[in-house]
Amino acid sequence: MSGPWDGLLTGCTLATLDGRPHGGLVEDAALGWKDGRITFAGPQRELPDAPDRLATKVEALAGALVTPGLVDCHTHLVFGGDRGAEFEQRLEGASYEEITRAGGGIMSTVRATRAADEDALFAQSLPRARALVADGATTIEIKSGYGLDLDSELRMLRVARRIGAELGIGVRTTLLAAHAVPPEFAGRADVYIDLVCEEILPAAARDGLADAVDAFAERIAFSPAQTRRVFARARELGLPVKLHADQLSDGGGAALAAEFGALSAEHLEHASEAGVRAMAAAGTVAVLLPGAFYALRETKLPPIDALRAAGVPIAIATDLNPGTSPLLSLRLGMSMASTLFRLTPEESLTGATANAARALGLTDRGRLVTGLRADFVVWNAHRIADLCYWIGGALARRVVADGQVVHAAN
Ligand code: DI6
Ligand code: FE
Repeated sequence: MSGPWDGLLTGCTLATLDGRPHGGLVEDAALGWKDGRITFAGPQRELPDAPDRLATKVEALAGALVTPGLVDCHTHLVFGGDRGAEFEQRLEGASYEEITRAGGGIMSTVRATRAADEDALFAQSLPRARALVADGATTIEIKSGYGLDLDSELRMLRVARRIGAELGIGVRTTLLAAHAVPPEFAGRADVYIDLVCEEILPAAARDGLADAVDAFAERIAFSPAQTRRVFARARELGLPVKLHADQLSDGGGAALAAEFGALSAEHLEHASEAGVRAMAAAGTVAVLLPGAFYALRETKLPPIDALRAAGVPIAIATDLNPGTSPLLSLRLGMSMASTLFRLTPEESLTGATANAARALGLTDRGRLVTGLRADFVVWNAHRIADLCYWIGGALARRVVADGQVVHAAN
């Protein structure tokens, strides 16, 4: 690469997540970038020249922590309406499953999402994505799944793509048409799955709107047989799969995801040991969603020790959605993962960066390594643990995606 670098940070504490111990932590470090790519990440004394000669812009950071940009690998942040009233019902004792069976839950969001045109959906969803970016996210996965018909599902995915362009961040879209059975197909889930496989999936693939395909395998949603049909079709269309698995009950979801070589299996509170072993063999990432665990006041912990023992990579995401996880900060999700799931701060950070990128099939981000995307966060913090220790507040001083500042605290 010729010419000076676009920027160089010096005097920082880098959490590179490059595979070395302690989060690949480097003190007295420097980070350089040019044209959206990292040109240097390592000890400052190893810089090839004096900082001023290397980059057009040099900034000394006095020890501030710099991490890869956070990757939120599981969100449902595009939706219409809101579910605050349901939250109150749950406080009064109703369970999520009861509300769902009574026609609330996902279906109430489906009605509001179908009624919203593309601009309204975009206007309502953008601030949620902005909130994630303001606390460090530079890549966000966004699922459909509140449209449940061809037009509405594609509209959600188009809005997701627009959000990425508007904010200058990475957005990965996931088609989750198999999220719930829409009312017009009540009692005919198999016929709805026909529509998903024959029309919605091929259209999303044709229009380049889906980077992956997901399904909600659960007793209140789709059976393993129905999930298999969706996955088989995704495979035919060349799209990777991921699965909402074993969240409310053990339905063998982890093993099913592994059987299809899924990028990830998500939630997993009720996953069995056999399911975990199958995931390890398939290289499927476990995406844990502490926001949903917290909001639903779950008590059954995901099988963390089994995942660790089997060597399954663990990712952390917000699951940002109006029903079970109205969580607007992945950094707070890391804090919850440490406090509720007992992940070490380093595991939480790896889970929100390197392993989250892997859960999206992305190899160009999630670590601070020369040649990867210049996606990083300068924190008002000095240690990795600080990111999990502080509950709420705003810790991100500057958020950079693709070499461009996408958020700066003043
Ligand atoms: N699992 C979840 O946590 C969300 N979807 C899913 O399959 C919940 C979605 C909602 O309640 O709106
Ligand atoms: Fe979800």
